[in-house]
Amino acid sequence: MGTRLGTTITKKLMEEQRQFPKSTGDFSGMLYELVIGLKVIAYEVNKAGLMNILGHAGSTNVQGEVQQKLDIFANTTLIHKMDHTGYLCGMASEEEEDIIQIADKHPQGGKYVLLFDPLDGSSNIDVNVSIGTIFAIYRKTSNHPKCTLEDFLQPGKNLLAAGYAVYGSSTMFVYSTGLGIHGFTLDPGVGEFILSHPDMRTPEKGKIYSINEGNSINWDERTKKMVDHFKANDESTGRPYSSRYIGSLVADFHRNLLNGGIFMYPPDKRSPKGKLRLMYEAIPLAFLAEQAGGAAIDDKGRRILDIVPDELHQRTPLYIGSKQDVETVKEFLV
Ligand code: P6P
Repeated sequence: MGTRLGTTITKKLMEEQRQFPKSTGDFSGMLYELVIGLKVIAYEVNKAGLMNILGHAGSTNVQGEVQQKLDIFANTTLIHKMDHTGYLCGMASEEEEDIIQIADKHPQGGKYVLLFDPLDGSSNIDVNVSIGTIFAIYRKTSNHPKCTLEDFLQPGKNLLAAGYAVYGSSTMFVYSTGLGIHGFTLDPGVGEFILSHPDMRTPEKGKIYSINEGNSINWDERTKKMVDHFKANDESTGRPYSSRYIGSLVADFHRNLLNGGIFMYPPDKRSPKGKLRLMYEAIPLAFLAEQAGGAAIDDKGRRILDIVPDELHQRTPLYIGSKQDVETVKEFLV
């Protein structure tokens, strides 16, 4: 008798879909198409060392950042995978200046918009450090036949779903449609993501702080005091915390989600609005953090999911992780 495969993503999506009796199945179908795209990226990432696909592509993206070959591959893979599904009216990518209209190919257009960072942490590709793909999905809100920027610039509290793939020692897919957050591990032998972390909860308080201490010369006093707080010796509050920083957002976020802790990317003299992107990094991860019982705020103490975006590629300071640790950080900010 064959071994039991466990719960696949399809099964989990169907279980969730059954909670919405009027569901057409489009949403589940769209998520499943996206998962196939992530499997293709995982395959390339995991064999990159064996192929001439490592290293710089010799180009820069709209952010002026040097593009790695895998960046371009991941971006192209997701665009080509998702632009013919009929589910989407448009997409936005960290690697693309403007929104990608899809209505032209499908006159009826789709009901949803997809935003993604196709390969976050790509500067770590050549040194075999975990990297990831982050995505966010909203319902189209405009009445135009084509989608507009207005459909994308929605606050995170409007999200229908968000998630990430982390390409590490194993490939994991973590997502939420607002019904809790679930983690799946890729079984490379079968090519299926299998439910390995159902109903994830992040510890109320952690023992890890994550920040790039190399930027400390540029920090403001608030940041210096908050970091010193986590480094101080006080057994009654579990301090000092351990410092863990990979420099790959998805990997740092995933570790802290599981083990607890606080990830901080503050504003500083060099990056007055922080470095991370609101739409396709901070908002999807904030959605996931809250679904796991955590929290996420900016340097004004605002809930990330309440921020109304102004621009597609706008940056935001980000403090995200265990709820108590975010509350502690907030005391230094406001
Ligand atoms: P720094 C990777 O380039 C990235 O966008 C995130 O994945 C990561 O958290 C951050 O930048 C690291 O930035 O300034 O610490 O190298």
